[in-house]
Amino acid sequence: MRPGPDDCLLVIDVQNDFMPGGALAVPHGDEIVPVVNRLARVFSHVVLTQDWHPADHVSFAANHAGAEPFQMLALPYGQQVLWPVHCVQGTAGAAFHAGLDVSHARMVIRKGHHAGVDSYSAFLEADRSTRTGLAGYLREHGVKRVFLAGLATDYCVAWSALDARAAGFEAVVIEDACRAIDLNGSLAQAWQDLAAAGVERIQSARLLQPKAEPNQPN
Ligand code: VGL
Ligand code: ZN
Repeated sequence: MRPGPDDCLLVIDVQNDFMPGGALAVPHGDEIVPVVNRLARVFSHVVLTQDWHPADHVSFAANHAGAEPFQMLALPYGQQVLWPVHCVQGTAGAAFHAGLDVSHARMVIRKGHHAGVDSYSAFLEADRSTRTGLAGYLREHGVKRVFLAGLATDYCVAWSALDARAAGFEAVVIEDACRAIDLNGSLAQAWQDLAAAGVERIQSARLLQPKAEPNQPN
């Protein structure tokens, strides 16, 4: 499997607050950084996303009297998990992990910036109608297949992969370049939803293997 000009690597939310010690730490989240760096080198087209919330964001438990993190709340657009305050615009927690080495990334999509709407997906906010513009951007650049890496597998990566499919792209999640939050079975549910939507699941080795010799079967 060799990425070509129709392929894009979409790197989801490799930000300090999702790293061990961060405000919404994803277990072992830091382990993906070298994998993402290696992967990015085999893609000419890389897009990064950044979770980017205002301090008064509706997804923060602290903004709802009496609410605790990880509890559910019914909002006008549906059920919302309430999270610890994380990835507040301009803070160190919202910055990319210092080890992320993807300087050739051409585009950064910031999502979750509307105070009243969350956005796990890089394509479509949680109201399921507000678009980020990423689908149009990818189409204008001739992208047909999106490979996904980043945090967290069961939230922002999964929702982005499902929406990539819905927008007409092929989508491939690179499992070992992601880590999960896994809240109440969310990881198993995500893999089930991804498979049902026709999202492919691979390991990074499929993309990183050295070129085969011309006369060797592979
Ligand atoms: C994410 C929960 C809240 C993610 C972002 O990047 O997966 N999860 N905000
Ligand atoms: Zn968030």
